[in-house]
Amino acid sequence: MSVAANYLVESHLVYIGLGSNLSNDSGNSRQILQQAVQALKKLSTGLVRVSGLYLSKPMGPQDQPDYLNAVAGFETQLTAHELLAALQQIEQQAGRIRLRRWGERTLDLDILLYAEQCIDTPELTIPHVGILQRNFVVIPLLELDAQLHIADMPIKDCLAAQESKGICQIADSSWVASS
Ligand code: ROI
Repeated sequence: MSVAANYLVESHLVYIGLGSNLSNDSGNSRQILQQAVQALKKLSTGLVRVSGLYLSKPMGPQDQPDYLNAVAGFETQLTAHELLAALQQIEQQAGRIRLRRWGERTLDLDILLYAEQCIDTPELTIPHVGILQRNFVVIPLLELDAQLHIADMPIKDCLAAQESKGICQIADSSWVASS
């Protein structure tokens, strides 16, 4: 794309949920999430802001390891569907393993919010369907922007509607730089 054309492409603020509870050949869940954030930087037109790192009890079958979770926010010129494809590629590169439905996984990258848009296609639902039930998403999102609204609801009210059990912050946002 020429420089002139580049100026004409709108950027959108997006929030991505990151989760992992399995290691891969190149490291543990923390390292996998660190590498994923490095890969997200390539999709961004500016700074990638990252929440602290959270340890959370699994939602779904309980006989799986606890998860590490975080949220990243950045501006991108990709459309929502292009972004989805790029995230799936990053998951594949991390050697994504998903052993069963709602079971353990090496790397999960979910588009939580794409600007103010609501998208409902067979491949993509935005805001992400599970946000309101997932404190491991709402708590790090709130950390990045306490003024956010999700489906017209202030994020602080989303949190109030949830239990904050089973989740604790284990590192502040410097966990990314410490790779
Ligand atoms: N549970 C937690 N705690 N964190 C996750 O990221 C996560 N991701 C999932 C399911 C299996 C629903 N459970 C999770 O996809």
